[in-house]
Amino acid sequence: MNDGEQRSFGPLGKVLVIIPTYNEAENIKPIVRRVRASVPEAHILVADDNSPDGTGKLADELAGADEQVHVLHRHGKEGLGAAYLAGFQWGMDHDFGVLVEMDADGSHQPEELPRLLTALKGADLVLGSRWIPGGRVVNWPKSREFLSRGGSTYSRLLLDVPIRDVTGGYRAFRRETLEGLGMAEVASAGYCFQVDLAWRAVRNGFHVVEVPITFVERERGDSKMSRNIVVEALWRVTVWGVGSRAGKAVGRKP
Ligand SMILES: Nc1nc2c(ncn2[C@@H]2O[C@H](COP(=O)(O)OP(=O)(O)OP(=O)(O)O)[C@@H](O)[C@H]2O)c(=O)[nH]1
Ligand SMILES: [Mg+2]
Repeated sequence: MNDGEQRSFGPLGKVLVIIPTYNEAENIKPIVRRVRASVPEAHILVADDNSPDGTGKLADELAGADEQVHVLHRHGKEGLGAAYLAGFQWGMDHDFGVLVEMDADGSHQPEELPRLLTALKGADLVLGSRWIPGGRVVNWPKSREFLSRGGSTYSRLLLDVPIRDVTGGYRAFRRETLEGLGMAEVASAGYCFQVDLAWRAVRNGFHVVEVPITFVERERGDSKMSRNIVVEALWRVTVWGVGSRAGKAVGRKP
């Protein structure tokens, strides 16, 4: 991609990259630096759930030195979904036209963000995808890949969403898309938050595009992935899928 392409995101409106954090002290500085280098015009919002390891304080230092870095301090750990909803609201209140989801641990490479933003020029929602041609994961055990691919396939078939990587969390939304998703009703916390938003986007007729990404397993800090998050996702997707099929059978909209 040439420089001209990289610098022409203006028509999309101001870009906000939301980075939710819980105990990411080792990762926060490198990820903020990489985002700033990759898309210099983008702003960053760190949504920190009062991390005991001081991530919030480090984010404040970054914000103090750079007016394009902002911090949303939340009271305590409430899950990724809640942090994103608060971040989206903050971004819309501050007139951003594009809201990006990105993990703090380096799994979502900021260097790939220009490609997501370029794709957003012709879409309402862009999903970074590990499971389309060109997409891949680096340093994942086979068991993790099996879980992720299986979760996506299960959700795709049950919910009837034509998306290969429906649990991924590297995404770019136009603000109008978020406004049209009925976010007040989103209650999911973990991976199913991502499935929930993608499914809502498809149901509401938005144009959703997947672009291939290289997902790199975290090198520093601890995972917040837990059995509960996986169980919540499986359970909710099953309830949604069965409910929507039953609704269709009696002619109701899901
Ligand atoms: N604010 C906030 N951020 C969270 C919470 N849980 C996870 N995160 C952040 O969400 C992002 C994704 O969490 P990860 O622990 O990397 O989850 P994962 O990518 O599924 O797991 P790994 O592959 O092991 O890294 C990271 O930036 C976390 O710091 C939470 O409860 N609140
Ligand atoms: Mg991670």
